[in-house]
Amino acid sequence: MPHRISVGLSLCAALLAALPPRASAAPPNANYDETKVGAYTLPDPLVCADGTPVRDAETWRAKRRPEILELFSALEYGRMPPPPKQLRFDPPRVETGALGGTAIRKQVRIHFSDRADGPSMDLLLYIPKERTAPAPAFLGLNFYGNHSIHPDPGIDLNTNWMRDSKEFGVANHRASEASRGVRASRWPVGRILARGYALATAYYGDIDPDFDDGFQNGVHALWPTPPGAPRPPDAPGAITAWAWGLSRAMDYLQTDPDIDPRRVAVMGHSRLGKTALWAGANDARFALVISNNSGCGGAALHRRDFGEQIRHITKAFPHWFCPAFVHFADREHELPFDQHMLIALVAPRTAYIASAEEDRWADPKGEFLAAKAADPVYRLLGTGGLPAADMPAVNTPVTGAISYHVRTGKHDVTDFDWDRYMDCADRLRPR
Ligand code: GTR
Repeated sequence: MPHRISVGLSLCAALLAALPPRASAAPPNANYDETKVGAYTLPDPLVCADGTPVRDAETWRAKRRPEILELFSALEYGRMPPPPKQLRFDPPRVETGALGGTAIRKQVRIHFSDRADGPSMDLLLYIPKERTAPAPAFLGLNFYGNHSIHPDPGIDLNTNWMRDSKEFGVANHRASEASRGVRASRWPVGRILARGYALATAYYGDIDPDFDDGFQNGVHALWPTPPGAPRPPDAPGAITAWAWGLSRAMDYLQTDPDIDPRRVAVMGHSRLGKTALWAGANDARFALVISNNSGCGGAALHRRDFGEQIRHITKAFPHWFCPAFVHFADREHELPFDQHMLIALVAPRTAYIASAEEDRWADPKGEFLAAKAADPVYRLLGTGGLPAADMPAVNTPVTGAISYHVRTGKHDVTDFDWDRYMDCADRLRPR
């Protein structure tokens, strides 16, 4: 069935109608036994929905790539809304002697509508002071506010809804002075600046607070469902909202004379790694797309029954995806795509997939195999893909147009990860 269905709005309805009713409500425990993963066949990224093989770059670009983007939009993440007509940036607030005089700090409010009380996002930038040209940049969303990434007292304290955390000084869903720098280990600002990169980051909750509120808050308010109408199966979930926000940050970066917009890497961890991949699939302005421990709904193959599965993720986080996606819980084999095709949507731009050895919930091997299965698309496009036949040993990066590493340790972002991402970005040349 999956290969020969027509793509378009009818696809979603036809595919969903063909699925038998769900059998059980309670998600069984996750499988961690490699011998019980089971056999599976991945959909071929280089065969069109009508069965036509993709033999040249033009067929990929004009026919197969749009088909695949449509499948992910219709069935997993929801449709990416266009940029807002009223997008505007407040004048950046600039400190030219930040971090002991090593950096320029900018804070820019990005408004998503023409209403002063409408949704907006605060972008924080650190730009290396010593440089002779606009800086290449890493762009990533953060989980606990811009003030959490560095103890710099000049960073505005975020005042939006935030998940409570005693450890991070967040109570009654608001950050406090005690929240400053609590996530600094994941954002090695000094290291990034020292290698000549700028860092741009924003709090993901500015775009869409991460709880299931019926899609009223954040930027979802800009994309309302008509009153009384059910939410369409392809309505954008939170991952689409966050990815949309990353593209709006990129809209700003293109206007900043201190940034080289041809060398912007989008990077994200975990749910924000899923988001970085989806942002990179939709927005070709990102030259490098980095998935750090993104797991289920990110780089990991759905068809490998190891760690988190669709039944788990759609139960715990129904708001991350479009309404159609839940229908594939325990029916991974009926998806007309798998996550290797998400990575393929980044081609021929550079993709970096990173796993952590102890992060079994995210299925490191499934992340590697997805990267590997995207390789034929890169090869067709002439960039070379992932130069590894087998999963590499820990802490041994494989470097190519698709790069991959699995490091020792747990679900996290470490200096090892960042150093590898910067090694990869060093190889990017302006197009
Ligand atoms: C987990 C979820 C993962 C991952 C993670 C995170 O609970 O099951 O898919 O996204 O959250 O984002 O921290």
